[in-house]
Amino acid sequence: MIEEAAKLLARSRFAIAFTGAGISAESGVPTFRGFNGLWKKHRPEELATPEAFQKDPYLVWEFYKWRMDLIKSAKPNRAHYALAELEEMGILKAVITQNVDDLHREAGTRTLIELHGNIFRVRCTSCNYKENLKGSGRLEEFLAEKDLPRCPDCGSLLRPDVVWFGEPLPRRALHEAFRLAERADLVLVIGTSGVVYPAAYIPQIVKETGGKVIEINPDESGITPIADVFLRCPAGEAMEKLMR
Ligand code: BJW
Ligand code: ZN
Repeated sequence: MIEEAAKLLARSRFAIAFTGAGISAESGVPTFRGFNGLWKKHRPEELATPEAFQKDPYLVWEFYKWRMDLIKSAKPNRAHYALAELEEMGILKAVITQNVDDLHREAGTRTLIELHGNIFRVRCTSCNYKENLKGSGRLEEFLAEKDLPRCPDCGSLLRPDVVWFGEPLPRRALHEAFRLAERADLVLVIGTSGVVYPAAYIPQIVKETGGKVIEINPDESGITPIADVFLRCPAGEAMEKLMR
């Protein structure tokens, strides 16, 4: 199986990666559908909605600050580094991620498309104000603040700059991701349940336009039925073997 995947990768002229929460699991970041009950008995799918934020912004902010705090000390793992290395080698053209954790960037991936935003960015619910809390060095101060975060320009509530259920994905990122998927002759699908749309169309587009699909996941997913090669193991292990 690994040999088959390595062969496809070596032959590829335009490979892309499509990643989900599972690639960061070995960095200690909980996956979505894997952390039921891990945070105050709320399911993440209930909290990652505009309705939840409208109803109880304290609760939703508490959830996001808890995750920001957890993710800020997480480090990229072998799988993130392997993808950056494949890009460096000229094999991989882009990483399209559903993750908000910044770990691909930290591992050195340059062409990175973040479909669901970034947990370290906040934006105003009324005006165009945006801030990258890592970049501005205000993350610790932000996490320590007990009141709801307010926009310095207009005083409205700030929210995490991530995409919640029912919200449109960033237009340019989605457009670019679809364009890459049409061009790609191979997609490495790593650590996603493949059930959240429109992101889950990406491997389907690669397949429909004649490309190959390699999936890495310890469990079957929504993508497995279209995978040409299914490596049923954790991302770190699979990527390490693939890089040999
Ligand atoms: C490992 C591992 C290891 C574990 N190694 N692997 C078409 C059909 C049906 C529904 C829809 C549709 N189109 C739209 C919808 C509705 C909805 C949707 O998809 N719903 C379905 C769930 C039913 N989609 C939306 O609402 C999207 N918006 C939209 O469509 O807007 C339309 C619109 C247009 C114009 C105007 C207005 C509206 C938005 C979706 C936003 C998703 N947001 C979240 C939260 C982000 C912020 C945050 O982080 O809090 O994104 S939800 C969550 O799911 C997060 C993830 O990015 C996303 C995907 O999850 P992922 O990454 O796959 O994680 P898991 O946990 O599901 O899976 C982990 C996998 O890893 C598992 O398979 C494990 O086995 C594996 N694993 N250890 C490798 N070591
Ligand atoms: Zn504002």
